[in-house]
Amino acid sequence: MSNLTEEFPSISSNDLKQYLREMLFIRRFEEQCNIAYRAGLAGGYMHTYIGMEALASGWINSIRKGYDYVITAYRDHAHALLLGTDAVAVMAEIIGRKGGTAGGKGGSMHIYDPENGFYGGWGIVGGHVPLGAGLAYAARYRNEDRVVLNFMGDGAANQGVVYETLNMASLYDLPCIFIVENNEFAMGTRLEYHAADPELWKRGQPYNMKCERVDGMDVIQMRKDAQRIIDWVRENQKPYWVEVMTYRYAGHGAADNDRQLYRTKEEEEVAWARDPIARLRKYLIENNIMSEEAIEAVEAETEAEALAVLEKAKESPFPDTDEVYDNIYTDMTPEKGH
Ligand SMILES: Cc1ncc(C[n+]2csc(CCOP(=O)(O)OP(=O)(O)O)c2C)c(N)n1
Ligand SMILES: [Mg+2]
Repeated sequence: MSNLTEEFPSISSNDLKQYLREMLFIRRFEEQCNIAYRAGLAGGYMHTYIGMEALASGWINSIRKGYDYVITAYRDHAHALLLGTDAVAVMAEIIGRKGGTAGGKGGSMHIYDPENGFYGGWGIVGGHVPLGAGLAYAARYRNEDRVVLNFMGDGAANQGVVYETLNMASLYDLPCIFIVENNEFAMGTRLEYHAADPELWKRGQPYNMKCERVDGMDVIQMRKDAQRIIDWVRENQKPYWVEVMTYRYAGHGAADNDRQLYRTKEEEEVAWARDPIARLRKYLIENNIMSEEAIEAVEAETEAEALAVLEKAKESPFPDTDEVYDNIYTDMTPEKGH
């Protein structure tokens, strides 16, 4: 792959440098989230994206940011950061502050930023998948050429509502890409124990949908596959089902201390050999795109940035108690314009 620019002209060396910076920032950001959580600063649940950075990076760097729509489950910090949501607002949301994307009342699982094309951040496993199809329906209805990245986990791929959605998405020719982030686990349950057929890539087939499995641990390959699929969906106005292979290095959530109850240390070590950040780092050095020193500088910068983000987020106050019911109920009376 040394002639990447010739082979795939839309990825420049500068793009690769940007992907490294973004992936490093996401990892350091997630580490700060864990620190904040363990210091008692964040309530509720929190799930990090450590190990999965190349997946969202490859997809989100292949869309028209701010125009195309993105929706995902509760493991949602990286998607927002990649779309350009202010990192301090994401962190402030995680630690329940007023400056957060949902005013501090949603928390980690409910990052939301429609101005940047991000429609959340949802906690019910599989529950947002029909909402993503709804976004695609809206785009098609308005004759816009937006595509939707509808991310879900491997566990979510067992939910019944996903299959009702696939049927309708195919029937209505919706420009919706169903992306299964197969990180091998649904909480502490390994894929083979929760999926009757672990070949998840096939699951769009009964709905006359194009389906495939791709590698989510190599950001360059992910970026190429994502671009090809997104272009196809935009052009053909039809849905697509993609299983993306990745791995969750962290426990399921910050409350899961991952004490080897469902996987071994050896397995984790083998998985770390596939670390998408180390892989890109090696590629950049071997292809003389960045020196070791230049990469170390980016590592130090992103670490300092992530620390500063948490400190800045802490300056934001807690929401006022009299706001507790704001943005929860909508007044549906006709005179209010509904
Ligand atoms: C409908 C529903 N059932 C159960 C849960 C509890 N739960 C939260 S996360 C999770 C596992 C989901 O795994 P997966 O879809 O693979 O996503 P990942 O956490 O690996 O990103 C479960 C069962 C839930 N939130 N919603
Ligand atoms: Mg999973």
